[in-house]
Amino acid sequence: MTAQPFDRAANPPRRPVLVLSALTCAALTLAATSCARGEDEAAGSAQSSGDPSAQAQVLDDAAGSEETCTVGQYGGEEFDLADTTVGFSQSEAESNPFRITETASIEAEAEERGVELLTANAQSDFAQQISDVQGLISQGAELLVIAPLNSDGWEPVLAEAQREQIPIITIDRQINGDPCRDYVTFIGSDFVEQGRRAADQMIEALGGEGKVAILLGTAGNNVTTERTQGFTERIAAEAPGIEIVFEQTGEFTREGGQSVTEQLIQSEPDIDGIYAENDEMGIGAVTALRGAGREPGEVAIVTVDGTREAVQNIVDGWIHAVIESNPRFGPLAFDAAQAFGSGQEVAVELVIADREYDESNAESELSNAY
Ligand code: GYE
Repeated sequence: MTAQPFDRAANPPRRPVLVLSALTCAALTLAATSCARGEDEAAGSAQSSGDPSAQAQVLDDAAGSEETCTVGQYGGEEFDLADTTVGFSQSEAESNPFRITETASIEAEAEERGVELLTANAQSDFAQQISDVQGLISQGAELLVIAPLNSDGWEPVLAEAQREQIPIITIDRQINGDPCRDYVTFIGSDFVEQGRRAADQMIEALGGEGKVAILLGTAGNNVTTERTQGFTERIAAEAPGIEIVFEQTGEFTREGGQSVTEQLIQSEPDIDGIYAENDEMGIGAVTALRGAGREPGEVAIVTVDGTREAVQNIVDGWIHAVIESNPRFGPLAFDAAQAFGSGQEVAVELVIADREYDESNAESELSNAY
């Protein structure tokens, strides 16, 4: 079966078509907890994924596709989430704050709702992740929340889940398959838009001219492809004076970002800008530049994620801007699961809202970073 990419042009984010967001405070039985938390929202800034105001904010700001899925269409029976064992499969090691915050958000939400949660972490090994998910199923998971490492290669798990009528919700990266057949909903950022926002920051930093390098994420997932696409298309359209002279993967790790930047400084010593497709690689790039005796701001660095350390690097002058990739998926994932279980329509793609940090707000918004 071929993948059905979500048509972002036809479904621009931030429209209130999200079945969850639109109905949460009106009609759904799950309204009580979510709406109570929504009212608390003004109470202060979100320090961590477990902060109720952060969770409520996520629900209020999300948007969804028009295409929806019900438990009847998916093939299965209604269920009560409170009595359902949920399996969560994390893809990468929890050394990256994105992963720490994502797992904490899922765990906090399960706890708040009294839902039994089984967890596994594949430590960036895709074969391990497939067997992790199979293990979660054999331990009794009746619904799966998967943060997939790769987008392809899920057939064995999809077939088994389909046979056993186990709904799958994927978060942060996409599983290539058919929505409402292979999985219920994909919850993630608009990654093309993140790339465009990063390009806008780079264009501004360089005054529209210069040589730029891209530290790519890992291959084999939609996040890397879409962050690259949004960035390169926007640069080509808006800044003909900017040349992309170097593209290499830093594998979404700090060490990778550092070693690729060390090579970059050798091959392109007069590089003007670095677009790092996540904060960990961007922080690695800062270490490499520092080691080569460069000064803060000499090379304009733009990154994606919104970790506390990256935003602190804006304050310190090393990073020009950070586009957030919001990992607080717990509220959306569990609201989607609950709505689905009670027979409601759930959007097959839910887009989480992302902040942006630069020198104008890095200091005042540091507490929102994770
Ligand atoms: O940006 C990065 C992680 O898939 C959105 O994966 C996620 C990305 C995130 O390695 O830090």
